[in-house]
Amino acid sequence: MSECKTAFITGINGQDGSYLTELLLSKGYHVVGLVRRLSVPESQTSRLEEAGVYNNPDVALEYGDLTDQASLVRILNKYKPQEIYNLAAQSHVRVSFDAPQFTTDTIAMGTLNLIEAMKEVCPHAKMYQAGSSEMFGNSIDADGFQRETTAMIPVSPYGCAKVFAHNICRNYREAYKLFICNGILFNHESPRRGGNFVTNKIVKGAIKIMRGESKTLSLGNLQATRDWGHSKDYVKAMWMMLQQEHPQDFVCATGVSHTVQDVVNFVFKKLDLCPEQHITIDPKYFRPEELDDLKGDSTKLRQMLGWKPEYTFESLLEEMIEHGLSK
Ligand code: NAP
Ligand code: G4F
Repeated sequence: MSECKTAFITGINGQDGSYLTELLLSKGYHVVGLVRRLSVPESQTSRLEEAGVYNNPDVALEYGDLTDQASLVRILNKYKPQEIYNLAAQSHVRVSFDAPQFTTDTIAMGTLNLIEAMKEVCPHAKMYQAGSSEMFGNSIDADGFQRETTAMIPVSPYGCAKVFAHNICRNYREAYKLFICNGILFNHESPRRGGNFVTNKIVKGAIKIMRGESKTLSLGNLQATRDWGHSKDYVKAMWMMLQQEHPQDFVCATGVSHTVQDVVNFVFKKLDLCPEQHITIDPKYFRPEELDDLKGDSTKLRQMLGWKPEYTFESLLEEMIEHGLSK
């Protein structure tokens, strides 16, 4: 009988952390998660509660922080995990312009803290690093796609910090033979997406208008395009990357892109609302430097690991709307 594996997830109470926990539990893993101390303790576990995994006996939560290496060493020593998923981050691009140092400390130095701890405590573990399409910036291949070989020219403090994390993981993989896979994931959403990311902001805002609780929804750039998938599909890719024999980097994306305006139109139409009557543009949601077009080519992931998304842009938004209406 094979022994039960232990996985350590930083950012366990984030959108992806909660779906990944569900996936790993369904595969028989014991899951250890890093949580930060928050003054409202209910918020520390809100998504795990929503996922119904908070009181699961196979889930253990440990206080700590990516910027506190002692906490990482303590946890790795205590559990000696076979797999590590580094999902923790200040993950909001617009906010990274307001809090660049905290964003960089967590993403760049935090990742270095974690892989140094891994090197010393459990060098044979396998690790997933949560990289982002923001690392490419506006650098796009001639065919309009971004892929593993596309140059990385980030246009936000968040993107710059993720590039450091990506490179230091690659460097430690080569230098110390650590098993680390960099995922380069394009936008992925779900009913558990933070309400200040554009998809869930639009869904929640439109439902409020439909219910007569507000009249307008203020947004920023409606022309930017993104390649939006579902978090549930993307956490499967994370797990698949760690089941290979040799570590590599992979883009994960649907390959289909839409504008923010398309999201508005789809959601408002579903709720029988007219966008022109309710959408206002507020410059405070514009970014000092914007990423205009994102569309990923995940051929490598699909061909080598057999990954393919189950959700489409439409079924993703339908699920988010349905969930919003049930609240
Ligand atoms: P999320 O919902 O914002 O979750 C991030 C998690 O990180 C939260 O649980 C947060 O804890 C935790 N965290 C933040 N700073 C921390 C620190 N210093 N120490 C420990 N934990 C910390 O993000 P997500 O959408 O699940 O994304 C997961 C990862 O994938 C992130 O690294 C993100 O940058 C990356 N990514 C996401 C996307 C996407 O479209 N979702 C695409 C590409 C890459 P609190 O709850 O305490 O704040
Ligand atoms: O939903 P967003 O804030 O996501 P963004 O900036 O693309 O970042 C997300 O995806 C990245 C992967 O590409 C992740 F790495 C990152 O952690 C995060 O999960 O914004 C999407 C687009 C942008 O072009 C933004 O300018 O929507 C535009 N937008 C227009 N109005 C808005 C708004 N974005 C937000 N958050 N709020 C608005 O009112």
